[in-house]
Amino acid sequence: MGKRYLKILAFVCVFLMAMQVALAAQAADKPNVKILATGGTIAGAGVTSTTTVGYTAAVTPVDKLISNVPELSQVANVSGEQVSQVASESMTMEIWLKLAKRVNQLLDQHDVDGVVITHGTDTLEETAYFLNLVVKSDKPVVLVGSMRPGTAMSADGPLNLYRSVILAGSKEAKGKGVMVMLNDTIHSGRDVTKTITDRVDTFKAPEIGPLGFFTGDKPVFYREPLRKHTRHTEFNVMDLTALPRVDIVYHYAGNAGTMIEAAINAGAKGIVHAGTGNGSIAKAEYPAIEQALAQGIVVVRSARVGNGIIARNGEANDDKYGFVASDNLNPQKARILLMLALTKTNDVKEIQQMFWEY
Ligand code: DAS
Repeated sequence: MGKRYLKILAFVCVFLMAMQVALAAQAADKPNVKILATGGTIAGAGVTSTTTVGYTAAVTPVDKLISNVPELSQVANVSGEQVSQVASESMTMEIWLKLAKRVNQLLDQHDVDGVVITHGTDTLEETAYFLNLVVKSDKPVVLVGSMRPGTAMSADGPLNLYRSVILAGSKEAKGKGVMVMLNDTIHSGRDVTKTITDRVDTFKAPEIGPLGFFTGDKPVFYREPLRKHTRHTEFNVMDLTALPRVDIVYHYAGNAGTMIEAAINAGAKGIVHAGTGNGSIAKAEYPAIEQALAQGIVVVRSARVGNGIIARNGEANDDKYGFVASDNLNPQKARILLMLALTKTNDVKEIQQMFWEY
């Protein structure tokens, strides 16, 4: 009995060791992707399967997001961390800095091939552009959200997450800057914006277009970003505990300088003016703007229109007043670049050059 028992034991040990070697080999041939969760609808839940508005965002923890998509383990070795749990209309600069530092730490590790960030869609474009300017690696970073909560019929989150993990682990995605992946479409963090309040095809890069698309499980790229990003920028937030305050002031018929004065009183170091048309400023706004300029506040001219280039010295005398033209960045993106620019300089000529480069 003893010999027979030992033979069985030896066979079981050899079998388990062989299984271990096979599993290790299997894991070795898959990329290691870290999922950092921040909240949003992708982590949301509704009362019924048809609830696609009036649900609660930011309730599902990252481990549940991962276990809800068992197919992830077929395409990558994934693990998750909960960086925050907020609906992204409540995203903060503190969470941005925490996220940027954690992403850079992870991408410095040789055993991390890419990072996916789950995020609400409301400010996803802002976090994506911020990270596009401060992540210091060529490894893929992909932001993903959803327009329907995970409890809804035809929820878009699981497939968005699955494809984002494939993208973050893919060689093709290296060096493309921070990307956004929803609805089978791959966007640049610089150019993408939310364009529809409530539909899965909401993310677009108007006039410029996506970087590429998914066909089945395969990412296909058709262009690369030309503006400087990630490793090639001059911005570094690793030692920062706060970002300079920059406010956006929206212009409209009848508006004077009330909100500009409010930004000045709030201690803004920069103001982005979301002007009408080609970044126009009303005569009635100039007294407040000149007060801001006199206090050393940098004023960037963007446009509420959202698309097109703000022509320098077009609708305002930028040379005379020292305004910065935002190129084609919409107000919320211009704010991010101005915040980071102000960590380096408040020289408007240098800042204008940054708007031409990033
Ligand atoms: N509450 C919004 C947010 O968290 C909805 C969403 O994620 O789509 O951005």
